[in-house]
Amino acid sequence: MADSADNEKQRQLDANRVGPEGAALTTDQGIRVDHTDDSVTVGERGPTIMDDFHFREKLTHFDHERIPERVVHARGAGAYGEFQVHDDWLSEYTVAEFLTDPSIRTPVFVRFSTVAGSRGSADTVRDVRGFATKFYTRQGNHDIVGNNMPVFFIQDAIKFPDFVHAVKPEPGSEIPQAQSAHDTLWDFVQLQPETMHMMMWLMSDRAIPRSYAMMQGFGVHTFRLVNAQGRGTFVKFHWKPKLGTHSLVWDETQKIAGKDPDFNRRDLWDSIEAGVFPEYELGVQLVPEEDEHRFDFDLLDATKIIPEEEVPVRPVGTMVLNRNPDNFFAETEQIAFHTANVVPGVDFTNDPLLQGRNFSYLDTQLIRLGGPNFPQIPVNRPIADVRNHQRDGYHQMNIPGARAAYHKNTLSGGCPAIADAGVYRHYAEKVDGHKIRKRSESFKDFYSQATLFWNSMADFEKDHIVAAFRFELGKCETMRIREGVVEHLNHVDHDLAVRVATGIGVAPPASAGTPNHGRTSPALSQANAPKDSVKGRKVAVLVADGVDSGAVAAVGEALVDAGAVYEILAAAEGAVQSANGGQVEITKAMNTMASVLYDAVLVPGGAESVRALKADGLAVHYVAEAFKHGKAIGALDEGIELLERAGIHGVDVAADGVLSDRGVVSRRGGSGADFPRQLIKAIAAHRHWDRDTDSVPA
Ligand code: HDE
Repeated sequence: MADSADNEKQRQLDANRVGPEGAALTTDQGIRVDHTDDSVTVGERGPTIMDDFHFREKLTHFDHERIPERVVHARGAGAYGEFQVHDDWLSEYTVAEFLTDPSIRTPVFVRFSTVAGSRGSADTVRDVRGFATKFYTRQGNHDIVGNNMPVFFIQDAIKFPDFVHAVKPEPGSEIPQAQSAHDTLWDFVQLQPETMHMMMWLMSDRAIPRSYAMMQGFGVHTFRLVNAQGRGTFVKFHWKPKLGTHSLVWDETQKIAGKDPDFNRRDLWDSIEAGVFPEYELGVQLVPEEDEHRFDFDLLDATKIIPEEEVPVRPVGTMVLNRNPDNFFAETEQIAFHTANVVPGVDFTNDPLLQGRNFSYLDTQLIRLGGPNFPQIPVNRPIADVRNHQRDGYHQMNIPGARAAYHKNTLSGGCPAIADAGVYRHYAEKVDGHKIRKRSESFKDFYSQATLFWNSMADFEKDHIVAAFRFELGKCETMRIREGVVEHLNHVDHDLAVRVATGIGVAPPASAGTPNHGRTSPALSQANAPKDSVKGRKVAVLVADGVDSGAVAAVGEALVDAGAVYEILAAAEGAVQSANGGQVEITKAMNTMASVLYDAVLVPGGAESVRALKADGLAVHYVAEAFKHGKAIGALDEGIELLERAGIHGVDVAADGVLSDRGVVSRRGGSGADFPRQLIKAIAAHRHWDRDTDSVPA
């Protein structure tokens, strides 16, 4: 029973899988082809002839390979997995089976994405990340089309085209690609202060996640759960990553964009291949309907969170992503999400952003996937039975057998019949009012939650936010736009506004625009994220001839046991001689990788090895850069000298025994047992912000 849904989706996909194994090359009509490298011509040097149907078909298909990329979220990566609830406690609130029956393992497909860049843009740009989940439930497909930030830029969907046009490349030059740092976005922002809360998130480390497995997800809108008695309860959906929420640093992301533009996509793919499956906990915040007006913001306003300290996030179930797609286009590109894909037991609210989305997603799939039959594409097809009178259209894949394509009918025996159980019934909300085009007064507080976010940040997070604003606004050519944004920031927090202004040539405001309310929500800071795992972390081990191979093996084994991956880097691929006369296999040449692609660096001992590394500018830079980015660094014996050569300052290294100082773990006398333990702890801490670095803005 528990496996059946899982296998059902798998079986369905398998039925559509076409492999080349053992089969002969054919045309699309199944005609075997004896030659596909030359077209048919008249004589060896003559013109190509129309008879060559193989040539024409091959070229025609190729000419039509591209479909429109998504208008937003074009760049993405996806994976299959499953979701299972822990128990049935939510059945008091909803009839959705996949949220209440712990015996069901619901197959899922998740697509992560950036928003602004085109399909080929880099992964590590400053942007919101999409986190869209399709649950193939037995009651039909249910989608949570969320982001990694819990709020949005605008309050009403009618502003979406304006916002997207502002953030996308400018119309004349199509510059910049996948960057918010340009005049049109900030012009929009300064004229639309409802963006301020989201801009705080976008300027924070949340916009540059280390990994999709280390990123939260949010349904953003307030939805509604509906139980067997028809009672509604407001709900916000949250995904919490098991590995905690962790980010890269800005300097690092820009370098990664060149060194490995597929950084996040590759990390997802490699982790799943290695069996280190990304896991997330689904949680809900529930608000009884009678409490709708108890907050100092409107639950229908998607620029607001419900602070977790006010309404706790209650755990519901776990999602594990455990299988990579077979074909990017067929699956990750063709998957079609829709906020209005809901199963019985989940309904909408009148959030005007959500209402607009409920129109937009179906509409956009029609143009992107070329017609109304896209739900028949394997990745979109429900495992639940699909029967209705919809007919014809582009790319009809089914062969409907019935004579009657209408309801009611007698000619097809009245089928399909209307079920009397398990049906979707819209929540019978009472609505009454005049038709008006007007923003609700209850949506008009633009600053207090932006302030809450700022107040909740650790000092290093505040430094990063200030640096991000300075970078972005520093790229704006129009001074008036910079000034306009600073004016809004002065309503968020005076100190923030002054710090940003001083970096961008704007006169700092003399006094606060709005006094800071002083409230905080500790759950918003990534400083408070779990830091107890090195699963999925990558460690670079720098070696040359003469390395202490015993230490490499001992530390490497401990890292692998803890779920991390290590790669041995040297000046060239192949192998190096170890100090004891053996050989150490090299994973990659140092010049093909960079410290920004790893979470930590280890420099083992071996006098000759370290002498060579010290003379290698790349190796010295590796360590210096890892230090600058706050990463864990391990050094053994002579390896400590490489740290000194890299000018690492402000931390102590071991005179003897193990010393762990702000992420720099060192030991003299070989690895021992405590060194790997301390190093793993330092890597699990993610980054060490308490180091003395020079990149902090005033
Ligand atoms: Fe989307 N959004 N969106 N969005 N969105 C799309 O649908 C739209 C919004 C989100 O991996 C489009 O299939 C409107 C909020 C994700 O395939 C489109 C509004 C949130 C994805 C669309 C919003 C999202 C999309 C483009 C304003 C977070 C990628 C291609 C109100 C809760 C899904 C497509 C994937 C994609 C419309 C705002 C998340 C045009 C009108 C808020 C994760 O339909």
